[in-house]
Amino acid sequence: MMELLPTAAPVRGFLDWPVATDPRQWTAEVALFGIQHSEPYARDPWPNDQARAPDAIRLQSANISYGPDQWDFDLDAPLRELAPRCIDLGNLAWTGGSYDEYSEAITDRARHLWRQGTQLFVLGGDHGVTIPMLDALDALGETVHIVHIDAHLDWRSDVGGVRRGYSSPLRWASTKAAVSGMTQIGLRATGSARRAEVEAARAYGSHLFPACQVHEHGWAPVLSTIPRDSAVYVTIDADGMDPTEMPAVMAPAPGGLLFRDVAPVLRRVAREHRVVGMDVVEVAPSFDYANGLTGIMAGRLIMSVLGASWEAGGAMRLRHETPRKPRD
Ligand SMILES: [Mn+2]
Repeated sequence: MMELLPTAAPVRGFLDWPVATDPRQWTAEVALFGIQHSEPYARDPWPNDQARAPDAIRLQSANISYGPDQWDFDLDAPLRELAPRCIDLGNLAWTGGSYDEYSEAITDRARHLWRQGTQLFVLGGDHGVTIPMLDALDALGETVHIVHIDAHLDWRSDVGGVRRGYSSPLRWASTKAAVSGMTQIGLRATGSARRAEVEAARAYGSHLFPACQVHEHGWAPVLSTIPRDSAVYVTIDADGMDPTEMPAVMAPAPGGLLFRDVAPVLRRVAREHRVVGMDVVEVAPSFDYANGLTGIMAGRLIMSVLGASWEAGGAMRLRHETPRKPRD
């Protein structure tokens, strides 16, 4: 095995899971880590506010769940009865060197974990942190459908020459052989996308669901776009949710998706598909006022997928089933 770099200790284990920063200890069925940085745009501050989110969310652990043995009504069981051993792998911070090296070190770790059948949860960072995860999907040996919740399309091929920034993760996904398709949900207001990006996404075959369309027609058309038997990677930009529920974002847009709708849908996706990984990105802790609602929501979204996927056999299906051949 190639030499994997250790991670930085988090302020607290997510939900007080055991912390393991040494790659030799990374043997759990479920692992979570924080990715603090993506490739920065020249105009943006680095490190940005979202880089603080992994630890800010972990600090809400006691408000996300009182503990793995407490009855969790969202899961209809205590988490410990559903999920196997979970560990927190700490933070992957960019502390120097080239961005290429940092990004490759993230991808190497994710590939290593996916090869051993670990289900991965990621706390961002801005949405550019999804890109090194997408680069690691080839380790799974099967294609993956991307389920993307976001107010924005994120299909820029570059912004000012920067290709791995937060405006580009879904465009990046469209270039990966390991990605079989994508469903983008919650689109509204304006972002970095222009006509060219919308047309490129449509030409690729991305299933685009503006938030108003979901509110009007419900979730059945959305769910019908996820191929049966396909593995799934979920990426949630916090601004895809309604800003009354996840207010701490850089680009709040009214009319977003609500937890009461999204959580049951995610649980259904996690029961019916192998969710190999999930990230929650773009939480901006400086705007997470008094009760830390945005961080709590981030944690609850993760727990919804974690609980439901393991209730259904979860990532163990990933490990014990023969990987399917990629589609032609
Ligand atoms: Mn985004």
